[in-house]
Amino acid sequence: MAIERTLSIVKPDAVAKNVIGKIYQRFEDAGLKIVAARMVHLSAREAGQFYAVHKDRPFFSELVEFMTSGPVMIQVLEGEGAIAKNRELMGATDPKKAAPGTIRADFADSIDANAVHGSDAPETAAVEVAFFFPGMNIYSR
Ligand code: RTP
Ligand code: MG
Repeated sequence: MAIERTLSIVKPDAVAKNVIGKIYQRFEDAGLKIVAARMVHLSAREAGQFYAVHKDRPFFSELVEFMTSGPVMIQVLEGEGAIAKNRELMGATDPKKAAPGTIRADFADSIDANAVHGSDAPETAAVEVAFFFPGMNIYSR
């Protein structure tokens, strides 16, 4: 399988719970490397742009409100099949449906406050990495 990069976000609920390190440990234990990272308090404009694909969905305003409710930790993960691997580690969007042992099963409270974001395909991963790390050198290792 190819080495990929994917965009991951530890959302405001998980940052507030002080579990960034526990979540990072799961990435590393699964063989994913953190090759870029920054903590950001998103503006409504940035959150809306980032989740623009959902702008006509009924939950869009709640999503933007939640994503701007506190700082988030944003990282690029690199590794074999990183996009699917990260989605597997995250678990289903709704923590009630997330498989035991996944990040959302263990750390998420609700479908809104669901601890993490992960790119869902190679195309979105490329766009999302460029959105948060524009023109930056990211070092493979
Ligand atoms: P994410 O983009 O954050 O990684 O989450 P995802 O792929 O698992 O889910 P997605 O369909 O992309 O939805 C983005 C975020 O919107 C919220 N959502 N609420 N109330 C609802 O039915 C609903 N559906 C989605 C979730 O917080 C989800 O993470
Ligand atoms: Mg998504």
